Order: sequence, then structure tokens, then C-alpha cells
Amino acid sequence: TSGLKGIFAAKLPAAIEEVKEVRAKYGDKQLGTCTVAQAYGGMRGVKAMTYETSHLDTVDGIRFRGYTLPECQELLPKAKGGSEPMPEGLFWLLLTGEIPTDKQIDALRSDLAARAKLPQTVIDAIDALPLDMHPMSQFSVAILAMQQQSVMAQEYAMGTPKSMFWEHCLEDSLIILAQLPEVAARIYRRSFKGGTYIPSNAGELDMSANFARMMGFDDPVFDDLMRLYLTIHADHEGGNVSAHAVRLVGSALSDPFLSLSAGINGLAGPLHGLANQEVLRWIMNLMAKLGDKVPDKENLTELCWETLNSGQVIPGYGHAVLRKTDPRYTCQREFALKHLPDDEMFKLVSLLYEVVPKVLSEHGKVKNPWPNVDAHSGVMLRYFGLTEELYYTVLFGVSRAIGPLASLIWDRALGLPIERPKSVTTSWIKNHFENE
Ligand code: NMX
Ligand code: MLT
Repeated sequence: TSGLKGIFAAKLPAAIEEVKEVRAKYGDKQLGTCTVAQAYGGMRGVKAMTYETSHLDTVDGIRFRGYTLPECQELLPKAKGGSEPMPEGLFWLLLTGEIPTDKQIDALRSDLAARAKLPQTVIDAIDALPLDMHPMSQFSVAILAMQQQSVMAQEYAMGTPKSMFWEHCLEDSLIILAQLPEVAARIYRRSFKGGTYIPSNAGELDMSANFARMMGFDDPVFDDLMRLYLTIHADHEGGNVSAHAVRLVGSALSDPFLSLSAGINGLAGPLHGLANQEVLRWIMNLMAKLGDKVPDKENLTELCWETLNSGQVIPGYGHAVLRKTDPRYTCQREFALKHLPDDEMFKLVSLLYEVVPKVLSEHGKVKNPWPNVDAHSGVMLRYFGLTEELYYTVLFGVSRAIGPLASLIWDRALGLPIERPKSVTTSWIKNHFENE
């Protein structure tokens, strides 16, 4: 009962009761409105869903179960010799609302290690993919190939009762979290390291260090960067494309493998997770254009305008909800100040922080001129030798499994129904409002 499943199960009756009470008491209250402009405008600002694992404040940024990022950095368990939180601990927190003890995390890690062995069919499926297929496409296909292991799909086929869906959803989620690092590392090694593989050591190492080792990195500071990276990208409330896709697909009782693969496909878009790849490319391009010139505010301002005037976005800046600097940017900046303060590219990223918000504000279109999480991650990965930017969004994806899967388990536990909002046509809108 002190294990993850036991603690979650113990919380369920009260949580189910609470939702029942809230629905009974406030069921007919208005949560948000949806104007015609919002219906055409990506439903921005429409409050139309619940999501328990995290909440995004427009100014303060993300809170995981009420905890800010610095609080998570302080409170979540650390690996031996590490100083950043372990993402396994964040999964525990997101699922149960409790900060786990070191002992609980050791138990969870053993549980994950026991599920970590990749089926040969998954390895074969990855090996069959073209080597030059984008790593995100490989990742999505690989997660689908993992689906044969789905306990939820097998149990559903045998007529399992609805009250047990969450247990199977949890089983599948644990399999996914256990195997995803190796799947991702295989994709890295086959795409960029000639298909030489480094075996998993999930029994001995925490998820991030093991992942780093399988990719081919053995610097303990890089292990810590991975811990930080996998923690901060894990969840960003329910409306972002990847989390919402996982929830939407899961609402059809598609199992967590099918749901996560859908979320990963959304994450692969340049306005969402792929922005981290785009940021590095954009920065490299800036550097090439600068040539021998030392970057300063003036020449960077000019280059930013060049990007905007060519009709492109400045990647890594702007956000649909945030209206200030993303705290995920800030904590990466602090990591960089500690570990790579003299890195030239980091200095350029810092200078861009002084330039881009001014340019975007002057441009006058964006609602938020400040940097988001993606403006910073690539420069640090590159510093430690992970230079292949095509791969960066896969790292985001390994992390993004954590939050939306924890949330999906809650969806099944609370018995949420299939998602099916109503759509209308443009002529419906015209007819409907014509005589108002
Ligand atoms: N550079 C140039 N134009 C921008 C930018 C930017 N960084 N951000 C927003 N705009 C434009 C946007 O394209 C829109 O133009 P138009 O009216 O011509 O369609 C206008 O400003 C208003 O957009 P907003 O309401 O400010 O932003 P929205 O909520 O629609 O989109 C993003 C949010 C994040 C998609 C947008 O800011 C963006 O495209 N940023 C660059 C890509 C990026 O960094 N994405 C990563 C987000 C974080 N993540 O990991 O998912
Ligand atoms: C995310 O982490 O999902 C992004 O910041 C995008 C979002 O929240 O809409």
C-alpha cells in the first residue's frame, strides 16, 4: 500500500467523491464562454476542460500539483551524486499529489526496471524504419509498435469493467515510462551513431542517467541536465497540443500507447515541441550570417527583423497562455550560468533575451514577446555534445509522456466520457446570429 498503485488507489474514493460533489454543486455554473472569434481562433482562453496534474498561470508559469519549478527542484528526490530532481519522482507527484520519499522512488525505479526490457518486435519495428526518417516520426511509430504489450487493450477485449480501466491504464503507463528511454536512445544511436547500441542499465541507474548512458554520454553534469530537462518538460496543463491529443484519443478508450503516439505527433509540430529544433537551427543561421562580426544588440536586432520580414516566426518566443518569461527558460538559464557561463552560444542566447522581446513588441502582433522553454534547451544540449538538433524534440517527448499519462490515468479513474465537443459551420454562424 505504500507503493505507487496503493497510494493512488487509496486517494481514489475521496477524489471521485469530490468530483461528484463539485459536479452536483457547480454543475450548472458557467466555466468559460466561447465567442465566434475564439471558435475560429484555436479556442484560445476557452475554459472547457479539467486537468488535475498541473496548472499554468499566465505570469508565474507552471505548477506541478501546486508546486513551482524551484520548489520541485528543491523537494523532489535526487539521485545519488545529483542535484536536480528525478523525473520518476515527478511522475509520482503528478499522479498522487504527494512528494515521494527516497524509499518510494527506489521501489518505483525497481518496478520500472522490471518492465524495461524491450520486446524484440519493437526493436525490429524500429530497425525497419528508414535511417533518415525524422527521429520524431521514428519515435511515434516505435510507440505504436510497443502497443502489442497493452494490458488495457487486452483486458478491454476480455470485457473488463469500467471501474478497472485506470489500473490497466497505469500498467500500460508504467511499461511506457520504463521502455521509452531505451526506445529513444535506440533512435538516437541508429540515426546518428551508426547503429552501435549501449545496453540499458535500468536496474542500477535512475531514468535520466540510464538514458544519458544509452545515448552515449557519461558526464555526471549531463546526467543532471537530463534530470532537469525531463522534469521541466513533463507537463503544461491540459490544453497544449500534446497533452490534449493524449487526452482526446484516450477518451475513446484508446490505450495509453495509442494515445501517447498521438500526443507525440502533435509535439512534432514546429509551433509546439519541434520549436526546440527550430531554435537551434535559427541560432546557427544567425551565427553563419554574423560571420566574423561579434554579435551585439544592433546586428541581432537587424537579423530578428530579417526573420520577421520574411514571414517566419522567431522560434522559442511567444506563448498561447504565458505572458511573461517561461520559468522553464529561467531554470535552464540558471543551470547554464552555473555550468557553462562562458559558452559563446549561451552568451548569444542571453543577448537574444535582451533583443527579441523588444523586437517582437515593436512588431506589434504577438501577445507574449518573452521566451518559452524551447529558446534555451538546445544550447545546453549542444554544449555537452548532443549536437543533432533533429533529435531534440524526442527528448521533449520522453519527458512529455510523464504528465499526460499521469493525467490519463486520472481520466480513466474518474470515468471521464468520450470527448466530443459540438462544431458548427460558418453558414450556421451566419444564420444563427443574422437576426440578433
Ligand atoms: N515570432 C513571430 N510572430 C509570432 C511569434 C513569434 N515568436 N509568436 C506569435 N507570433 C504571431 C503569430 O504567428 C500571430 O500572427 P498572425 O496574426 O499573423 O497569425 C500573432 O503573432 C499572434 O499570435 P499570439 O496570439 O501571440 O500567439 P499564439 O497563441 O497564436 O501562438 C505560439 C503561440 C507559441 C504558437 C507562437 O507564439 C509561436 O509561433 N512561437 C514561435 C514557435 C514556438 O516557440 N513554439 C513553441 C511553444 C512552446 N512549446 O514548446 O510548445
Ligand atoms: C508546452 O509545454 O506544452 C508548451 O509550452 C505549449 C503550451 O503550453 O501550449
